[in-house]
Amino acid sequence: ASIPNETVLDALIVGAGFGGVYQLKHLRDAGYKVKLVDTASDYAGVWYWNRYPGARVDSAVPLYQFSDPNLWDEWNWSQRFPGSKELRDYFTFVADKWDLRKDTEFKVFISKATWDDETATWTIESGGGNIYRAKYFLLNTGFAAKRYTPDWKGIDKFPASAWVHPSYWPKEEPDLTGKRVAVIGTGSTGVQLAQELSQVASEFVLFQRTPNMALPMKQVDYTKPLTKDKYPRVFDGRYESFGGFDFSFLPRGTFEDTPAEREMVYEGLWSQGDFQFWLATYNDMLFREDANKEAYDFWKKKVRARIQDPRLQEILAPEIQPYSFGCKRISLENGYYEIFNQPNVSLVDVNSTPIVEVTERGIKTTEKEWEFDYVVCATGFDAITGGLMNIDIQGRGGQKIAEKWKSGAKTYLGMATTGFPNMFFTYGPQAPTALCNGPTCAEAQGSFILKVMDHMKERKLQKIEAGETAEAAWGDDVRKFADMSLLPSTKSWYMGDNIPGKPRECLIYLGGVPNYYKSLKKCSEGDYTGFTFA
Ligand code: NA7
Repeated sequence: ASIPNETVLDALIVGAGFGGVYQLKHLRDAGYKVKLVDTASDYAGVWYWNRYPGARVDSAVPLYQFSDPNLWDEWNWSQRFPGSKELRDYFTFVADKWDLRKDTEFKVFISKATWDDETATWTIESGGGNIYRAKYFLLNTGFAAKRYTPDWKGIDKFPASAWVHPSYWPKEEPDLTGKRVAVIGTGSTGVQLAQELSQVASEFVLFQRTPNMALPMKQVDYTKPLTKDKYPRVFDGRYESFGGFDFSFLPRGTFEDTPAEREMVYEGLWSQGDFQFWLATYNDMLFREDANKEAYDFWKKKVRARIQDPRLQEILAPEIQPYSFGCKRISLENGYYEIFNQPNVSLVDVNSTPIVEVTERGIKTTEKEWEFDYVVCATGFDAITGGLMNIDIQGRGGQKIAEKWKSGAKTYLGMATTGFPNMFFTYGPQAPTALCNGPTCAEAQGSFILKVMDHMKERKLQKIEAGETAEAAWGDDVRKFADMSLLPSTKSWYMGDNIPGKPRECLIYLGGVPNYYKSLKKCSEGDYTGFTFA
């Protein structure tokens, strides 16, 4: 007998961003009974939450969208790097075109999921008392679902209404014109906020711990629809690009060119904007220290030329390279370095003058107390694993995911984990996540899941689970690629460094999208080698 609030499904899909939306459309088209749920009250995933001034994607159009011609043929972007509002509008358009709403439930926070091995079903519970029983549990919680704020002493003293994490921007847009405003953090969010808020605040103060090696975005406004005849080829080509984009590393190393040739190559990449200076450069940049230093030196020269004050030049683009270029997430900027030439802007280097405490009036460093009307705490997320480990997931034998991953994430193909049958996750640990263009990964991983489910249906199988040997081998592969690269030499959220107590490990697969895509293909074409079935 069914109980009230209970829904029986083939698959419950969690997360209404690119990953979840793709799965709802394609699994339903294939005849599965599915439902999509999200904590938010509408589609767009990370773009539902990130509404702070200046929020925009830094993966360029046309690849930052679904590859379905029925969508891109009709949809026209207004900019090369669309803003958060336009991205939400895009999701509304997709929801209508793909008729998603009838199978979506919003304001549903999945708090718990329990596997029953007898019946081969997941029982999934929401905070609000809904119960879903599903054969498959598909998690698309994204890499930034769990926000992070350091627990500074006195953090409760500053008025709560004037202290905000940017991924939770107030619905009632605060008017910061003429106000004294602080931003803490210089990741992509901090950079975008600084560009905007420094233009309206009477006093704007940015607290920096590590300089962001930001690259010029080279935004373009599209005044008329783009010509789209090359789109099918561009979409096909993304699986041959390291980052799932329409550009790839050069087929040669940094020192195969003469210094003069190198300068020309760097200038060319720089002028194109986007992530080209990061992911379309010499193929050894992320792997060799001397090659990396060449890139840094060029970056430093370009950036220092834009900052007037030598003291600020040294904080923002230090003479001695502070960490490996491109081994923290590169951000794209639009006039970021120029704001430091404005009289209303100050930069606080929290390495030389650390934050001691938060007070009723502002932020106290070892140097002085800064007073503010508004503080934006752009200190990031428990990236990649936070969203998954936030849910009380209990697999075979009652094993909890948070327990299993306590000393580090363990996955097969970055999509499944031993002991948790019929559960898949996208944009999670040990996949190209966060180095990969989001929609590229969403489609590759989503199609893999669909193929798995079809395979199971055809063979009347009930359970699929990552095998232990395959999981161990995948982990070795992830570590092998990481160790070849310079990433472990740098503190970053890619390495789990930003969250106190989080194990230090490379959370992403650095073999690149082409190798990753090949691994998925090899697995599905080989009758899912590495998985066990029942
Ligand atoms: P990020 O990239 O994690 O940035 C967080 C920033 O906050 C970063 O500059 C941190 O410095 C800084 N931070 C964190 N804790 C502290 C403390 N305790 N004191 C001072 N500063 C601190 O998050 P974003 O939201 O900017 O971007 C997330 C992703 O969204 C981004 O990478 C893109 O993929 C889009 P740190 O560098 O760790 O020294």
